[in-house]
Amino acid sequence: MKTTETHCPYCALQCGMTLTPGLPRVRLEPRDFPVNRGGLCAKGYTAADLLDHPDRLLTPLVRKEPGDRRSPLREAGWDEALSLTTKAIQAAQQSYGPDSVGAFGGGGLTNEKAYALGKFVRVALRSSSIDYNGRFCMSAAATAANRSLGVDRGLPFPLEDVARARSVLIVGANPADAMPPSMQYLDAGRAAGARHIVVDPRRTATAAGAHLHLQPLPGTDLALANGLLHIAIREGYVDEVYVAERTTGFGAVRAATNAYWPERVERITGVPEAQMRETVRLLATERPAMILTARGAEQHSNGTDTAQAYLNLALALGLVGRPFSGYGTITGQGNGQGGREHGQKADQLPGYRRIDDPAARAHVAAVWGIDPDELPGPGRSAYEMLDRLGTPDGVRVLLVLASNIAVSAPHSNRVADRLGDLDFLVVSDIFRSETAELADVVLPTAQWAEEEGTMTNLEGRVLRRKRALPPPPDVRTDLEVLAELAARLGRGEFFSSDPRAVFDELRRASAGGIADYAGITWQRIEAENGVFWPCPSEDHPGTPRLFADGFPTPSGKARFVRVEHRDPAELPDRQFPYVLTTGRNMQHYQSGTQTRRVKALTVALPEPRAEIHPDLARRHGIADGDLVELRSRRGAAVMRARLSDGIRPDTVFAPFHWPGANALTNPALDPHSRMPAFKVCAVAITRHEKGTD
Ligand SMILES: Nc1nc2c(c(=O)[nH]1)N[C@H]1C(S)=C(S)[C@@H](COP(=O)(O)OP(=O)(O)OC[C@H]3O[C@@H](n4cnc5c(=O)[nH]c(N)nc54)[C@H](O)[C@@H]3O)O[C@H]1N2
Ligand SMILES: Nc1nc2c(c(=O)[nH]1)N[C@H]1C(S)=C(S)[C@@H](COP(=O)(O)OP(=O)(O)OC[C@H]3O[C@@H](n4cnc5c(=O)[nH]c(N)nc54)[C@H](O)[C@@H]3O)O[C@H]1N2
Ligand code: SF4
Ligand SMILES: [Mo]
Repeated sequence: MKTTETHCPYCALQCGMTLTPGLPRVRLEPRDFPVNRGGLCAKGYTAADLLDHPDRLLTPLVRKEPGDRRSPLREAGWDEALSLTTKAIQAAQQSYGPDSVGAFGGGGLTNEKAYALGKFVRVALRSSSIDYNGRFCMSAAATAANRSLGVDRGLPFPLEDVARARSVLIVGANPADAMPPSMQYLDAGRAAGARHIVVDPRRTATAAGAHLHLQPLPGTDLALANGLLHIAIREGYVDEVYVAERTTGFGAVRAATNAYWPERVERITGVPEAQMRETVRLLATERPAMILTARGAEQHSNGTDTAQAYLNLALALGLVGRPFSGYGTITGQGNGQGGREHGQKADQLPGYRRIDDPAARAHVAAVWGIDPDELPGPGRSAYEMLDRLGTPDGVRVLLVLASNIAVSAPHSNRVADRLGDLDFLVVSDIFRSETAELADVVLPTAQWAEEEGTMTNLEGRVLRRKRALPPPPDVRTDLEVLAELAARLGRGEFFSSDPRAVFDELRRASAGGIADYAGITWQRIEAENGVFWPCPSEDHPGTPRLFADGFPTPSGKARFVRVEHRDPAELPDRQFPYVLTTGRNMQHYQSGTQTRRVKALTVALPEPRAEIHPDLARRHGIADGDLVELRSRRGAAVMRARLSDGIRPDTVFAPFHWPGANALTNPALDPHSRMPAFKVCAVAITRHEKGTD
């Protein structure tokens, strides 16, 4: 059988792998590709288990009693499922206008599908109502990078550069669990004597191997960054020449950091002054130096300003744009980077263009063959859209592609209620996810190994996802479904279901934009191990490293932005005395729709565990393995306790790969990016009396 070279379906590292269809099963093997160099994590190794999984959706599903979501889902043909969908769309739009039909997309979609979804909503539905799960993932760091550097490419350098840095500050990231093969670059740096400083309320596997571990109270990273900059200024570590030549706005930032003297920052964060001084000394003297952030720093109601505070520090030290140096945010989802470039964001058009920019509208409308005035304006951000589902001015018919919002959105009980108030819910998925279980129509979609497309990894490297085998007979790709629905809505001439044709159109739509793919071809991707955007023409080499010569801002300089510490939206009190933070376990992926169905992974980690410190456990009579109930102002969740002296005694950590954690989380939104506060809310904990087996 033919062997196909492709990439892992899960995270943004996009490890290389090969697939060889055979009887009875597809053989999956690691492949030497620049990011993974032959490594894979347990999720990658077992990804092919889902191709022929017995739970797989093989036909569309509709309700036995149409309109009654309490009646069971039954199998149906495509024509029936799409007719019901089209009728629901038309009925809502006639009664409530175009914006009453919306879509929720995902950062796991290929570039082609993300692009087609954005276009489908604007051109076929003529609606402004679209956003996606990247709002819950990358939006804070993306907003800060756009504001400060003029462009948001998660890592503005190849991953291999991390191995060459002599000091790395890693804030709220746990790549040892989230991207295990990427640790080879950190390990190589450490073996060569590099100093790594990890900032995390838990002693993670990433922190355990670092030179220094700073353990702040969740939600205080901004104060910490300003405190580090305060020390850098006092100790004369600011690169004054770089600041003068390559940046603007340092004066205001310098003045603001006066108030972040070490004793005050120690009081806010709990990080000892000596550790802060050592961190600054290492970043200033062990060069090249890097600062990396991920969701621990970013998923806060001040996430944009927090990412900015670390950008300010990187700029003041003169790191950004120098070899093997700089600031980067570690993108999460398989196509988390491409997914935020091609127009599935409420405020965006392809090429990372803004939908409120007349020149951008004119360019994209010309590629799409429509009048720019036909294009809707910006829509509501993810949570704001979900929060209004089924209300008079909200979305009444929702299409969900590649997200399991019933589990992964904050304040999930409210989101489930809102989904229940919709006139009609359509979910495209591989399995009956918790969100699919709430739908009127469920559409079975092809899996990664069954379709062609491109993905853009955490480095901004555009890759090819290749088809190794056909989808099951009655399963369609998302591109086919969108093109068919558009045809039923009378807009079929604008849509293609051929991924190559869609990619070529995407290249033209992105041309001249910030994320310019114009020069990237399928052939080049293969010949060059991926191509880094921007790549404006076929004779352009692509851009592995940004900012060597300047910044894509109007002045060509990077902007400092003054940012101030604010308390998290919810603080512990007598009723809810602890801070809950949430995140990832190595064995499971996101809402768990996929990995909870992989036997090897559920054997390794069958259920969620709330991590708590032994001191906290003792106070509440909790032993390791006991069931505990966590309660917040919004809901409750029961899970087993895992005692660990690596976590702060005032903090509880819970994974969100199962329903539960998001019943607790606070949907307080960051004013700049609309990122919810997944990483801080106030909770109470009790031993769960029923069944402490
Ligand atoms: N195994 C696995 N890997 C994944 C994923 C997955 O679901 N499972 N998802 C992928 C995706 S989409 C993403 S976005 C990435 C995310 O990758 P990461 O951001 O590395 O993962 P998280 O576990 O969300 O958060 C990282 C760390 O932040 C810490 N943290 C919590 N609160 C705070 C805080 O206030 N400040 C600081 N400094 N740290 C804090 C947590 O203890 C945690 O160890 O992972 C990707 N890789
Ligand atoms: N409490 C808490 N909540 C969080 C986070 C956190 O740290 N804490 N992290 C947030 C982050 S960073 C993220 S990225 C989100 C992720 O959360 P979700 O958006 O829920 O992510 P997934 O579980 O990957 O959902 C993808 C769904 O689409 C299906 N799918 C996969 N590929 C395709 C495809 O090509 N087409 C279609 N139609 N379906 C497909 C999968 O089976 C799965 O059901 O969760 C966020 N929620
Ligand atoms: S690290 Fe990410 S891309 Fe690599 S095998 Fe694991 S899940 Fe897949
Ligand atoms: Mo994410």
